[in-house]
Amino acid sequence: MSELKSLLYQKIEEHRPRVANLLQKYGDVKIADVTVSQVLGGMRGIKSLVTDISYLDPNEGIRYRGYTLPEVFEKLPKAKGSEMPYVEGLFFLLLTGEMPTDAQVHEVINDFSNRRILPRYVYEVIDAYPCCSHPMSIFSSAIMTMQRESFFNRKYKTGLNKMDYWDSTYEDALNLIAKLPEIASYIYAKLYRDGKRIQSNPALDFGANFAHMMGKGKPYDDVSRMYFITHADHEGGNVSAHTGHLVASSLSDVYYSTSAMVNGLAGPLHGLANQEVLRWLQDMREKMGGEIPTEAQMKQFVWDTLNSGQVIPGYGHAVLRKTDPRYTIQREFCLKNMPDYELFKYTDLLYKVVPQILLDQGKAKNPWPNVDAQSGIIQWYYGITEFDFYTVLFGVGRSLGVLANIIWDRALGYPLERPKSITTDMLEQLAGVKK
Ligand code: CMX
Repeated sequence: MSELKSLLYQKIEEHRPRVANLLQKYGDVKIADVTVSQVLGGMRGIKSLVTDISYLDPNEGIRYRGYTLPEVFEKLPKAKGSEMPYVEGLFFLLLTGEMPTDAQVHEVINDFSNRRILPRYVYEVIDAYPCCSHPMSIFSSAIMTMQRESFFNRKYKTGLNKMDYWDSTYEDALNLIAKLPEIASYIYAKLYRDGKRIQSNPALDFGANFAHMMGKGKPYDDVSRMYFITHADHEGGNVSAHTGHLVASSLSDVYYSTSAMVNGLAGPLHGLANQEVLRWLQDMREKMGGEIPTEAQMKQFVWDTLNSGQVIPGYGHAVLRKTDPRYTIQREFCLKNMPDYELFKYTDLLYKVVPQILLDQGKAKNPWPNVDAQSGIIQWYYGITEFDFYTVLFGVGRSLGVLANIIWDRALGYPLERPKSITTDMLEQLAGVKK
């Protein structure tokens, strides 16, 4: 058994009694009230999910296993000559809560490498997709196609003890994560590079191998690592994480759950906002004839977008009430590596004008930028200009958190998710509108 798996097992054994104790002795303790506006407002803020893998504070932003993002980037082991940590180290941290040593990270790198080969039929499914399909739809289908490989499913049919669900789910999750860079880069090759596939290099880690298969060398390996790490998890209630958890709660395997998670991520209010930002910026750039807009012109452009009933992509958040630290990490990267880049200047100017405009408009509860406001321009700078593809990158990163969560869901025996719906009549009665 790998060190990661045996440490995980030890952590699971330590954690199980805490959940049992809560359920047995404290099951009736009331922890929150629910208001009408929460019920009608997308369940905002209702404390009804548990995950120990990450926590999102509205003012501070995300912490992975108790570490802020800057701490994660500082403390995780890095490849020689790289500024960004190994993605494999992050997965170790998410799964076990412990900062891995170099040796532990290298064990995961080897493990992923051994699991990375894609079945041939996955390429054939991608090849068979009708033209003009969105890369997220192809990504979701490619994952779905591999459902027949599920180890959990095979074991379940032979009569699996509930206490052992996590083990085969762990194997499925690692098999899937290891293959995602291959799937994503092949979708890119198929759609934008005449189908010319670059074979993976088993000697490379997750980020470097992805960069290699995208036809990019350094420093795109670090861009990939930064991208996958910043997008990995955002606690349990966001659409992609929640969808993964929800689907897995019926004991659907990780292929069904991850494909569903990807579908949730593909909406413009969630992960697709990163492509929307670029589409919007390119529109502005075209109107400006390549000139950098003045502050007044930028304000006008933002107001025009708002007045036409559209949202400003990359701004606002359902939980956050400050600038997203995922934005800040990327901004610092831009300031260091591409300070004079034209599109960075656009983004920088937007950061100056949008928050005040959203405050003046008075609707958005959070006027500050989120993770998607800047991620696309970094990709564009390094030559990935096909912005439809950006959410696939988000999906590869988000899978790390979602799959770590699903393994823990199985380990702790979290049950089928089943909230209660009521009718509008009932809600009116509860609210006192009607007797
Ligand atoms: N531009 C314009 N209006 C905005 C806005 C923005 N960036 N953010 C919020 N609003 C509006 C909402 O549309 C809503 O308007 P209505 O009352 O007319 O419906 C009002 O402000 C209140 O919304 P809120 O409570 O502040 O925000 P929500 O929790 O409902 O929605 C989010 C959060 C992210 C969907 C929203 O801020 C938004 O649409 N942002 C732009 C899209 C985006 O960047 N999404 C990516 C989020 C990060 C991610 O998940 O990847």
